[in-house]
Amino acid sequence: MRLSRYFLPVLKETPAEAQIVSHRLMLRAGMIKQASAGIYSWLPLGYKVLRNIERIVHEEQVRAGHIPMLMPTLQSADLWRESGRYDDYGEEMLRISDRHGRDMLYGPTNEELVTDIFRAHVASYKDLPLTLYHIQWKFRDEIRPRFGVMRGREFLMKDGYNFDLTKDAALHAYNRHLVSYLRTYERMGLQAIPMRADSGPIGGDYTHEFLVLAETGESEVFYDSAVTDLTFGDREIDYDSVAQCQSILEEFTSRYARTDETHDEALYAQIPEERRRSARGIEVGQIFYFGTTYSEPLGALVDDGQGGRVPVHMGSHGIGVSRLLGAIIEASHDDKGIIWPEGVTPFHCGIVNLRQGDAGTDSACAALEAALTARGLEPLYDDTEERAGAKFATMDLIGLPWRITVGPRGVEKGQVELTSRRTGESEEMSPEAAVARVGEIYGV
Ligand code: P5A
Repeated sequence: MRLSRYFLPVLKETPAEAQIVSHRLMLRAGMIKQASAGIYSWLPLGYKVLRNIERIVHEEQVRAGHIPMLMPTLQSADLWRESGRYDDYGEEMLRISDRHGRDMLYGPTNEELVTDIFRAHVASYKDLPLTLYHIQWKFRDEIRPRFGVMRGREFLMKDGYNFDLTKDAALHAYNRHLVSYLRTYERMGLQAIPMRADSGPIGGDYTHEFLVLAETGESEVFYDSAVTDLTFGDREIDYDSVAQCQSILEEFTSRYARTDETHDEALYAQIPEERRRSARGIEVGQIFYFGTTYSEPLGALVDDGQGGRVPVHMGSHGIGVSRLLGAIIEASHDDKGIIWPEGVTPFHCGIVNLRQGDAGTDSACAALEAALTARGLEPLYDDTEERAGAKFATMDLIGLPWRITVGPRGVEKGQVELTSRRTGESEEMSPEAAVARVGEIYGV
């Protein structure tokens, strides 16, 4: 992509309304624009990162054996009356009536809708286990939308729902989700710690939230610092293995880690003092087991193979897809701007032409762009007439992990400069070597 043809409305000034760094940087880097309180348009650069996060979420869900689908944003109030949640959900639910006076709502979550699909089409234990998921916009009329995409009113969520014959089978689905989430967040360059939490309006009594530690996080958390030493890494997982998923859950949840809602001072006091931590965190996901809370009132029953018909055991599992952009930036930035982890970066690398209009640098940049593209990479080539300092500032602000700088002196020597956004270190090399190096970094 050539910057001269792209739409990247970067802001020079720091927007006054943004209180935290991720919100400021998303506005300054031209990623989002507020449409109304807690509702954002996703400008091209922000949209690209959002799509990358979605892709990782999809890949990891499919790897875990979960099945993608798509449910609508608008739902009928009648289904929510059946579960009893229509009145309970309160003012966070946006209620709408259509031209016929039918009560509708903009879905804040989909337990009812997915259970309705299940009860219409599944009648036998032979069709279980089943986990359906989608990535879809949600609306919650938050009393205090703030921090940009972090606490929006309209936000993108991955929500998955498991259906199982027994509690044990549903707990395996819970564990499977926990494992797949650990992998998912790590691919985005994040450490998200599972912590015992409160289930709120979703229900059930077994739930973990995934928290990214950050000073600007909205949740207060208490944990044993040993949990921060755990990494998932490149493990081979058999998602059908009950024992393997269970042992990973134990590894990641046996140490004390809780949000303030479930914090227990007596248990906390048992952690060796030097390992006790209280901090703030950003909730980037939550998993729930709630048994038959929805299947019973909605009549989602299956033949159990022994002559009976029983309500299925369910859980639901959410990832805050749009919130993750904010969380990643909170965890990865410096005073010049964003530093994208390679897994989610909107462009693989930037190309900066130090003397636009010079035949030598122009053709060297065009050749680099073509070679990177041929290798399956997507560069952003700053071919504008801006001066070098401004070009570097924009590249630093938008956070591409790698930058290739092309100047007249280098071109004469057959050299370009490859710079890491994270370390600031630069290395001179031939254009071919730079393309090969960037290709290796991204595994292409
Ligand atoms: C699980 C999936 C649920 O709604 N039902 C379906 C369950 N869980 S949850 O914890 O309430 O939400 C899942 C994740 O969505 C993100 N999230 C938000 N992101 C941005 N703005 C909001 N207002 C918002 N509310 C929730 C969080 O990451 C949460 O973990």
